[in-house]
Amino acid sequence: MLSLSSAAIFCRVVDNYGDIGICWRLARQLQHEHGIAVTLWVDDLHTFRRICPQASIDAEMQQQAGVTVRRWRDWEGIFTANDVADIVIEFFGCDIPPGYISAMTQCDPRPVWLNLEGLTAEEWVEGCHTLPSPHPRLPLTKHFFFPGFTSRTGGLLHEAGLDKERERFQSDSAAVAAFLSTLGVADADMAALKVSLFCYPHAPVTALFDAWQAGSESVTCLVPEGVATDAVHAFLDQAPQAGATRTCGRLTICVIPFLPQQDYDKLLWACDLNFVRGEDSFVRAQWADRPFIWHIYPQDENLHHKKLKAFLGRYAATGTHDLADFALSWNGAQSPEKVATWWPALRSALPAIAQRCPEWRGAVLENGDLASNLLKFAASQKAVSARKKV
Ligand code: TRH
Repeated sequence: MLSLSSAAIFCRVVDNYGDIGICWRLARQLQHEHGIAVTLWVDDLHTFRRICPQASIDAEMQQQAGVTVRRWRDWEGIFTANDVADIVIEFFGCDIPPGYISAMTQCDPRPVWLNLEGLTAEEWVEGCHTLPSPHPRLPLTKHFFFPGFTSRTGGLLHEAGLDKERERFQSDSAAVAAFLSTLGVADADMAALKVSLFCYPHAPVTALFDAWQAGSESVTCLVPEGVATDAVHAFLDQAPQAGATRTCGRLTICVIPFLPQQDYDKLLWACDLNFVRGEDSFVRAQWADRPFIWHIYPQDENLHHKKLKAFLGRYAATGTHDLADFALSWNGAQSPEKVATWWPALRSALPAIAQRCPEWRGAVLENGDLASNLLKFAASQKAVSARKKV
């Protein structure tokens, strides 16, 4: 019997919001679109509440958007076969509790056990996607599942109704203006170039602010509270709390609240250019149909520059050199101050880059979406183990 009706996702928040951001998105999609009963185990409910404000930080177990969210306290838990889901997903190789693993061995049939890995555009992932990793002692096999941009990877998270929802919003200028005004954008600033800014603290933000301030066009930059705090503080000349705003030269900065995850999508849809980072906001920017600049998560020995170049090699292949130059400086792979030099060229290229967005989105989505691909793979594994038993 090929029953795959439940899934457990184990999420350890290493830092920031991407770990829980990705797991929460996957959990909701498996539940809403595929009817899977999902339990999301997370070790940091404070971080979860930043992206899902209705969540409790005290509850051991709670229901959110149809998903059972459980506090993952430690590695000590005792589990039985009844506690084990049909699909067990560990995010980024977080080790799941030994008690849960031993309960998995008591299940008949065994659950499908996946390690959902991080996103990279590098070619090597194609050789590693879905590779098996047999447990050294127990009769269990875990498989690697890699998100990615090609048909030989697991694809990217993308909800079925997302494009329609975005198109509806973007074609309704009153809705866009209403949304932006709830974030503190004044009527007079609606016509400016609207930019959202989400980056790591080391981004050369001050150099960019200087270029915008001295530029020939009005720019309204929306910065979530807690992002680029030093540069924003210096520009505002006051603590960068949500609601703070200041105009200097051609630049207006509005500090906005850190938004619930669904509203963050709307922010990306409402802006003309988005600065994103990490993994999840980076993927969401690709679905927004707007140009974006990626601040990649920094790694030792500048490994991230290799990953950035691999992505730019795919994305900027059709001649968006200005975007590549700017992105390399933004990420310190070229002199960071050069962002000011590259900005005019990037600004001129934005309409052409924007025109290419649907083509890129379509090409990536030809590979299907990650949640559906993951379920297809899980079903194939279930079928393999059923055949082995016959
Ligand atoms: O926050 P990030 O930098 O997260 C991560 C982690 O650092 C992680 O350890 C690392 O492995 C990974 O990056 C690559 O960036 P990311 O991935 O974009 O996650 C941010 C999440 O926060 C995403 O789900 C969008 C959400 N978000 C909101 O919900 N509201 C907001 O206002 C903003 C700015 C983001």
